[in-house]
Order: sequence, then structure tokens, then C-alpha cells
Amino acid sequence: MDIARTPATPDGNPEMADAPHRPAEPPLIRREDYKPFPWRVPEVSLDFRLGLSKTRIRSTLLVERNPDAEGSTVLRLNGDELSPVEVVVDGQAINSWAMDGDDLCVTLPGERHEVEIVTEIDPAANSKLMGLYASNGMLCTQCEAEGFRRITFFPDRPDVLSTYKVRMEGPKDQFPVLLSNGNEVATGEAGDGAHWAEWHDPWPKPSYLFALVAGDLVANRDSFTTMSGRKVDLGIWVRDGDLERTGHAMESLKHSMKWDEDTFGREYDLDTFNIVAVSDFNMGAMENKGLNIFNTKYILADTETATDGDYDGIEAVIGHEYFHNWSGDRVTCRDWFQLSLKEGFTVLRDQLFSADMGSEPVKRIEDVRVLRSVQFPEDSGPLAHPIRPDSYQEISNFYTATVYNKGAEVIRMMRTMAGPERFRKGTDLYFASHDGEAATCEDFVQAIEQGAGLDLEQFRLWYSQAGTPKVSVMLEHSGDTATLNLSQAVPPTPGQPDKKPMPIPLRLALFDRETGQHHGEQLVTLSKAQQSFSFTGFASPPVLSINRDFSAPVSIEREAANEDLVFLAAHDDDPFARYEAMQDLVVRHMCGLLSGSLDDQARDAGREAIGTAFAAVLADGQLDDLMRGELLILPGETYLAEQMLVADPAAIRAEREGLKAWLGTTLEGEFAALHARASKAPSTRDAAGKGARKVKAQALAYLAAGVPERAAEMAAAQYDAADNMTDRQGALMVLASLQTPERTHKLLDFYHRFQGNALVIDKWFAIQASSLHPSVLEQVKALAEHPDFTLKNPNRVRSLYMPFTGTAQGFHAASGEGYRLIADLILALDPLNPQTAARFVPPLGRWRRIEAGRAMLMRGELERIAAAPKLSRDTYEQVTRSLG
Ligand code: 0A1
Ligand code: ZN
Repeated sequence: MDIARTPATPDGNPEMADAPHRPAEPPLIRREDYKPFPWRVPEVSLDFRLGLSKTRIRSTLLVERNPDAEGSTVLRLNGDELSPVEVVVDGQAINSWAMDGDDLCVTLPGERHEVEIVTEIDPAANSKLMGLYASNGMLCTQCEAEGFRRITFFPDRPDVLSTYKVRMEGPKDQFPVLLSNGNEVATGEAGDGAHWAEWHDPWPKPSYLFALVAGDLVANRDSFTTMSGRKVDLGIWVRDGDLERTGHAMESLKHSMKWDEDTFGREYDLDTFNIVAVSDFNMGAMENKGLNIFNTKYILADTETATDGDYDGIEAVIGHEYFHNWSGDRVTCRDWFQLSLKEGFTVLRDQLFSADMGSEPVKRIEDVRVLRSVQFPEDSGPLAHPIRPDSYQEISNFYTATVYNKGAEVIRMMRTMAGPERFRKGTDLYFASHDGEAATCEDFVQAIEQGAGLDLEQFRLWYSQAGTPKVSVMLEHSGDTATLNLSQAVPPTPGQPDKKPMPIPLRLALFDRETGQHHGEQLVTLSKAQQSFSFTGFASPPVLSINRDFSAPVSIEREAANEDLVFLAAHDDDPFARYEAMQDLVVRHMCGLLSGSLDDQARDAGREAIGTAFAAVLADGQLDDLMRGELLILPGETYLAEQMLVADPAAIRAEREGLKAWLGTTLEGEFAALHARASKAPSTRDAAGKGARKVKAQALAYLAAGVPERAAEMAAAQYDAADNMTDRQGALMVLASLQTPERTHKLLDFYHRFQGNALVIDKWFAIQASSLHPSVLEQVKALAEHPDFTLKNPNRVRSLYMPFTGTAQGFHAASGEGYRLIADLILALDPLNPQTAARFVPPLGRWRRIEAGRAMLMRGELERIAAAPKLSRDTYEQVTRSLG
């Protein structure tokens, strides 16, 4: 059976599965059902007559039987909301084609044929933003994962690789710029004010990497000379007026190109590399061969309108998409179950790149924070899946933190076990042996195994088992020996009740309490359910530092005295471990408070330990501010909720804010001094400048909790004096959470100052929707009625509603009104843009881990969505899985 379409019933008739008045259950696509496509399509040529509301496409496919597949005389071409205008086989128009659901089936008797198909589409009506769509008067495409089938009928699966010739023609005034993949080979005038261009991409690629852009754009042009001396023309295309904000993106691109040569030996392989920024985009960006398409959010920046975080995001995403040229484009995926092959590996590559461009330890901490706040909850909830999933109904739902971020962690573990040099031998072998192929995760593991000389037999479980392993740690001491007793358990996840032990590489060090030193870091691999490791030469019990640099994506449960954590927070030479000790200290204290297991004395002692650790961080002259800023961040509410079997969001919020307030009052002088010192730093974009801005924001946040009036004054002053968006946004966030007249003044000022700049107005929505203000729910409802709000733009929708799903007092309002708001959003957005709608289901899907009253309300909203008469495959799958 063709992997692209699995019939819903054993007899293959999807209609049979229909219950009365309910649409058919979307078919379940299974990894084990993979079969190669019976036909090859070595060459494709596409001819576009472009128009915003009518585009006509003539697609010519050279098809030949695939000797490696089970033969079939039927050529099944996927479509989505298409009907063929004309079908021509070997030059003859035919009528003998048939539709099977959305697919076009053509019977072909011979070994090799030319199939021509004409389709017509309306890009302006394409609100799903998949396929060819209109955005701000321009035309652009998004084809991953299954968007190409919305343009023309095609075997829209990643293992069908073709070379593409593209010709496009359209009105010159409307579309002065015409771009596609590869190199431009010819252009000309077509009369009646029309013009045309032809682009050829010599590298065979799957249809999901196809791209076309037509519009009124201007380019920031530059060039890069590759390691073998070839000059590549670079272009970053944006709307007129945005050009001045493309400098950082261009620098990031050149750095990425150089870094991939130096670090992975990968050279760029076309004469041109173009990037286009579009304001309507479902994701961050897309790695189309030679023509990346980006969300404007990851291109446009200047200091006045973009924060330090935005700058870092641009560098990371530019790197990510560029690195896909090898890990994704030159070597692509055999099927969508292998998504982590390109995504996990490419995320690791972009993480290493960002670390090399900035601060390695700070980048590591940031990446772990994302993993814990997004992927850990996913892995412990109803949507948990292995990094290589076994089945799906809608592949768009699997562009997840698990596939991306845990996928990166899994490959990082291989690198940790092999060391960077041997790992590089493995990746060299992988690229050399699979260049030009559609590969699998298994191919990758085998290449690393051989190239790096690792035995990864048991390690493969990381690809097939979902769930975050829990590792329990006990350190015993007797005589001169320290014995480390480790045990692991991988929790059950949907469809996987029983788990096998996995190999878990743990970096560790044992510190001498007296000297504050250790005798060298070790790497141990816990591969059994329980294992012990002994270390000699310790006259007194050492302090254990474990999972240093977060060497494995696990959660560690350890018995350690507060003094040991305070010791590590101050002395550990592994910056991540220092951060971890701070986090642990707070997590344990919070868990104690929330479970009601602490008496007053224990609570005071816990607080004092945290206060001591904070004071040490604030006073440490050796620390740079970027790292200081990390150490001062409290564990987030979602991560804290993760530590509990069932969480009460209101209680977590109250205790966490209570601790912040206590720190803000106790260390008021220190925070104020830090803020004053950092305010004097020059506002540069280097580490010192970034660090200063980061600690300023932190200091304000603690002061706001502890001494709100003083903080409001400081924040208003910082807002007024700001010459950059980091400071301005930081100040406004603090004000937005306070009940002060300055709140209204500054929000209004911000709006008028940046009116018309969509990316900054997104921030204006997000700042209000994420605030700690008690009326956040009413504010979000009012903002949804604001003239600048629209459901049609994914950035705008996300900026209002995503931050809101993190608010304890809003989303988790005990009345259930917050849950209703998000369910209403999902129902309203689903018909327009199912991909973006489905992304709002996971916050509701957490109901099993929330206290009973709220859980019932959350479940009720999921049931209400499920009962809607017509739901997209995207939302249907997420909602039914969330209900369990
Ligand atoms: N491959 C892209 C992610 C991506 C996936 C689907 C999209 O469709 C809307 C868009 C982008 C990446 O990893 O960056
Ligand atoms: Zn990617």
C-alpha cells in the first residue's frame, strides 16, 4: 500500500467508515506500512501563469517505472482541493483518468511516459498558507510537508526526487521579481505588460522543497566565496522599506556558510542563495533549495525594534535553514516518520553554531530551558511520541519539540559519547554515503556507529521509546570510596506501557568540600535499570555534580542537602551544573511548599538557602552578566508543574511570585545596585551589552514583585530612557503586570510609537497577553476586538493567544473562562488555518496533570471542540488524542 494514503477500512473504502452526519475518521498512516513509490519522476517542468486570484499551472512529469518497487500500472498523484483542467499523456489529451478521493489516478501501460497536467488555483483564497498563497500582494509557497499537492497533482512524498525546471509569467508591475529554486537561466518580456523568468535547479529534490515567489520586492545583495573558491550571490528579499532591517540576517547567513564549512566540511552548492521574508507564515522559516522562505520575524531587526532575543532568534533560524541545505536537502527523508533525521540533526547543528557565535554555556542553558518547558510536558502528556513516531493522521502535528529538540538531544548524546572528532567522522560518512538520497534515521545511526566507532545497538531505543527517563541518584560514602547508585525508569506513554532501560550518558564530577576542586570529569553510561559506580580516593564524602552540561535529556532525582546545592551553585566549574544547582534548590523548595510538607522553620531554611545562593550570584565579580542573568532565572511555572503529579496552577503562581517578592525585598539593595550598574553600560550588541540588559530586566522583575512602587518608577524611567527594544520591552513587561497609571501611559505610548510595524505590534499584544495583571483575561478579550487584530495572520494570532495559555490567572482562571476562550479560538481558526488552530490544543490537553476542578473544565472544552460538525484533520487528531 502506498504510504501516502492508507484506506480507513480493511476493504479500502474510506466512505464505509462514515458514521451518520460525521465526516470520515482520518486514516492512520503507519511507519511500518512504508512502500517505495512504483514510479520514478526524474524530471519535472512547471509553467506558471501567475495571478493573485487565478494561477494556472501546467506541470510536465517524466515518469518511469521504479525497478525497486512493486509494479503498478496506476500512477497515483496526490491532490488537495484540486481538480484537473487537462490531463495529457505522451502528447494526447486523455479522459481515462479517475479521481480517488483527492488523488488523481492515471493508468499508464508502458515503462516510461510524459504526463502533463493543468490545474488552476486561487492563491488569494488560500487562508491555510499551504501551497501557493498570496501575502501582502505577493505570491509565495509553502510546500512542506504536503503543500505541493495544493498546487498540482504529484506524488507528494519525500522519497520521489526530481530535477525541476520552472517557468513563470505574470504582470510585471504586480510581480517585478520572479524567483524559484536553483539558478535563474533566462528572463524576458511577454507583451501586455507581462514578463517571465526561468529557473533550473540541478539538484534532485522532493516536492516539499519546491518554492516560488513573485512580488514587488527589494534585495539586500551580498556574496560569499566558498572554501573551494566559488562565488555565491546572496539575496535577502523584503518589501521596500524593510531593507535597512536585513543587515543582521545577512551577517548571520555569511557566518552560517563559513561555520558549516569549518565545522562539518559542508560547502554550498549553487551559484545563488536567496531568502524571502513574508509576513504571513505558519512557522519560523522553510529550507526550500536555494530559496528559503522566512517569517519576517526571523529576518527583520534593528536595535530600536528588535530585542536581543530577536537577534539571537534570527541568527539561529538563518543558521538552521541554511544548514538544512545538507541535512535535509542534499540528504532528505525517506518518509515523514524520519522527520527527526533532518530536524533533530539540524537543530543540533544550529545549537552548536549559536554556541560558537556567542556564549556556549548560556546557549546550552537556554536550550535546556526550552526543552524542559516545552518538550518535557509534551513527553509526559497525551501527545507524547517517540522522536521517530510510529503513526500519524496529520503530519503537520508532528513538527514538535520532541522531533526537533529531543531529536537534537539524542544526536548530541552520540556526539558526547564519541567526542567531537569521532562524531565528525560519523557525519562525514553519513553525508558521503547518502548524498542525493532519501534516508532514514536508521541510516544515520549506522553511519555514526561506523564512522565514529560506537556501538549503538541499545541506543536505538531513544528513537523508538517516548517519555522522559527518570534517573534516581544516591551517593554513598564509606572508607575512601564513594559509590554512586543509579537507577532509571522510563514512564509509560500512550501506546507504550512498558519500557526498556536506555543507555544514558552522564557526565559527572566529585568535588572535595575543603578544596572546592574535583579530580576531573568522568563520563559514565547508565544502561541498566540499576547500576553502581565506585570511585576511590575520597577521605570524606564528596559533593556530586551530575548530568553536567545536561549530557542526557533526563530528569534527575537526587538526595542532596541544601548546602551541597549552594556549594555547587557557587563553585561548580561546569556553568550548566551551577545553573542546575540553583534550579534544584528552588524546585525542591517550591515542591515542599506546594505539597504542604514544610513547617515554618523548614520554609525559612529553604528560603535562606536560596537567598544565600542569590546573594552569592549577585556579588560574584568573576561572573559575566549574561551568565549571571541565567543563574537568576527562577524555574518556570510549567517546569514546576511538571514536577507534580497533579498541579494547581494558581498555587504554583502564588508560591513562585511569593518567593520572587521575598527575594525582591530581601535583596532590594543588591537588585537596585545591579540595575544602576547595568544601566551605565553602553548599549552595545556584544556580550557585555547583552548581559547588562539581561540583568537589568531581571532586577526589575524581582523588584516589581517585592517593592512594586519603586519598581514602577524605575521601569517607567527605563522605558523613557531606552534606546533599544530590549530595555523598552523589559520595562513595559514589568509595567504591564502592575496596577499603576504608568501601565496605561506606556502601553499607549508604545502602540503609537510603533503603529504600522507589524512585528512590534505583535509584541504589544504579547506583552499584555502574558502579563501577571489580574485582569489579563478581560484584556485579551478586548484585544481580540482591537482593529489591529486578525485571525488571518498567524504571527498576530500567536502573539495574542500563545502567551495567554501560560497565564495562571487567565488561561487557568477557576471559572473555566480562559479555557473557553482558547476553545472558541480553535473553533474559529480551524476552518481558516487548521495548522495554526491545532497548535492551541496541547495547552488544553494537559488536563490530566491539573487539579480536578480545572481538569473537568479543560476536558469539557476539548469535548466541545470534538463535537463540532466539521473539523480539520489537524485539530481532530490533536483533540481526540488529548481526550485519550
Ligand atoms: N522545515 C522547516 C519547518 C516547517 C515545517 C512546515 C512548514 O509548513 C507550514 C513550514 C516550516 C524547518 O524546520 O525550519
Ligand atoms: Zn528544520
